Amino acid sequence: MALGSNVGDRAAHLAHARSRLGALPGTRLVAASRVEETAPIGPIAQPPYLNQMVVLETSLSPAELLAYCLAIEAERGRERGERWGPRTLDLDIVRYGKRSVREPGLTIPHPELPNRDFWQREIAELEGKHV
Ligand code: A4P
Ligand code: MG
Repeated sequence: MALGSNVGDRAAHLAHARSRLGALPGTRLVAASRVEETAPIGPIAQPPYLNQMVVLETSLSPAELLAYCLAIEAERGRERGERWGPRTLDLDIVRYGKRSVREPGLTIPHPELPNRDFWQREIAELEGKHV
């Protein structure tokens, strides 16, 4: 899962996400990459992000996990405005094991994975840590 924040206390939003994700039913936080500051991607001028990748082990389905993610984002006051706009907390399911998911509202692997060098860097760091 990718964590991102560029509004408010960014480090606190990421910390909240890590602790809530690790406490979901049937779920364990296995590893976390370093937190890195990244220049904003996309068409909208906005502040820099803190980004981090985490590995979860979970018995939740992808759709269940996504529903929890939306709830955790809401706890941090996330307001949905423009696509790719600024946000207190963004939780993206980047990969889910080897599975591919293509449902309305859920695409896994995340379609932006090939375009985000920081995600690829963070995944490489995690693969070095625990696989
Ligand atoms: N959705 C579909 N697939 C997924 C998935 N694999 N994981 C749906 C999570 N959600 C998924 O998301 C819209 C809907 O996408 C969700 O309700 C879910 O049903 P959203 O978070 O409301 O919209 P968004 O985030 O603006 O769009 P999107 O396409 O998710 O954008 P991203 O990829 O999240 O990009 N720059 C830097 N440096 N770092 C960032 O982290 N992030 C973004 C947002 C833009 N620029 C950034 C960063
Ligand atoms: Mg998103």
